[in-house]
Amino acid sequence: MSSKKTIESVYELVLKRNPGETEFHQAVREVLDSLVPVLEENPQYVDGRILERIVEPERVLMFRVPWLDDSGKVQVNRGFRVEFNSAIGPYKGGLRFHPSVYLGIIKFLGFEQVFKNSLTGLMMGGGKGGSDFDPKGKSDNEVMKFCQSFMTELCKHIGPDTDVPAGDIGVGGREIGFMFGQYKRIRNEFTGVLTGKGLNWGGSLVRTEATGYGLVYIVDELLKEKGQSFDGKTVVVSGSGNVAIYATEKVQQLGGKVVAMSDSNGYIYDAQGINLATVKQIKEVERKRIKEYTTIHKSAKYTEGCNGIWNVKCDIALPSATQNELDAAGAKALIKNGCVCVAEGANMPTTPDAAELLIENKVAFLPGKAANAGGVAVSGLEMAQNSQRYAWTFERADAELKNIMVNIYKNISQASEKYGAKGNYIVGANIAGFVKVADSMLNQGLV
Ligand code: NDP
Ligand code: 2IT
Repeated sequence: MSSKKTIESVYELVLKRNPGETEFHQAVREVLDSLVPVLEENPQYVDGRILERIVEPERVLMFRVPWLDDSGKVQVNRGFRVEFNSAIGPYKGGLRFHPSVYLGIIKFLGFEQVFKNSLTGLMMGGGKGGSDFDPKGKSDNEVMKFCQSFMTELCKHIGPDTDVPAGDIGVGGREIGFMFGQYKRIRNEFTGVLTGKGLNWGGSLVRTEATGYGLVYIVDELLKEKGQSFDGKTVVVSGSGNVAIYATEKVQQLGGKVVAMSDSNGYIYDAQGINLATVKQIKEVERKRIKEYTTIHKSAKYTEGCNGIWNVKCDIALPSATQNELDAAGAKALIKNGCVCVAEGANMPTTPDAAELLIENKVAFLPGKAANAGGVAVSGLEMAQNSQRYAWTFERADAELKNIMVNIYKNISQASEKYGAKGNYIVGANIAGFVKVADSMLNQGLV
């Protein structure tokens, strides 16, 4: 069978086995399409049916999460953990708490995580989990009750050498704390079973900043190759959560100007440059809406609806909110306004047609599995520090992060060139991530 035919038959299988899971289909399609030249040169992957194996999670867990709200009423959510691939290390990946979560979202994220973690060069397999629980508008007590119930089941399946969850949308330091406390109580062990922990109890410096900082480090490396830098550049960052905030912080440190940020309700535009202290106060401390920014900075403008943010003129766009937030109309607006680089802080924020448009129009496009790998990379460093029973300085962790991002850029560039798609970093990232996992699976027999 030709490589193209193999890919089509694997994709058909994925559609049949995972009906209705459109985000998972989308993530698989993109990876498979990139792999044609690799399969042609490496028949062992086809003969060993690596593709058929790699699209099938090793294990899928789904469970009931009952909890009591503040009014004493019983609430029931659904919990997930997809342990996708452990060829190169323990399952590793975040937990997402958002009402849109269902199995298809967790599978897409888990699948992406396999290749992302491989790109970091660290020993981490891929997994993802979460729940359709919505932390918005819940009290700290309700969030704690939910987290304890969620971990009461999850703790049976994870461990520091088995599966190490972390944060993602709706899961930050507060939630990791509640889950860590419950794990420790039930299992009677203090281990690095979660990353993104508090600094007093096993967390790593730089983990909070890592995804956003890493995103900016990899773009900086790309700009450097073109003889440019962030200095004087205008930047649009969607979202105003963990990734968006620390991407903005690093852009500002490097002399760039972030003029727009968003949340799921709308976006703010501040021609003076976003005041990040205000955003941190609104989002990290008060947990309020981005709209509040305009009550403090009167010259800034708020627009209802988050998709309009791509109409803001910029040199660099960093989509850092959620999947499929940048569509073809957004890509056309960015191209028209002279944007030179789009790098994904979020997982799969760009629709396939938008990514194609950007690449066709010579906009440098860095896909999430490379560009946002800094978060999980520092999670890997947190695991290393926990194993050592030791904590590194901020400078050391930051230097390691920077080094990892520069290496990812080099590896994906080289892979794109080697397989005849120079400058197509989607192809480069998928191939570079895939080969290491595929070879490891072959080494380990029929796994
Ligand atoms: P947060 O929960 O801290 O922030 C999420 C941000 O995205 C908020 O501004 C939120 O707005 C917005 N958002 C979420 N869902 C939607 C939606 N359906 N439509 C529009 N906006 C939305 O999450 P993170 O910053 O951690 O995650 C952002 C992205 O980065 C996700 O794709 C995540 O998978 C990815 N990522 C995160 C990493 C990490 O280390 N945290 C690592 C690598 C990738 P609102 O408040 O209105 O919901
Ligand atoms: O998508 C991601 O890479 C994350 N949410 C971070 C995962 C982790 O284990 O730190």
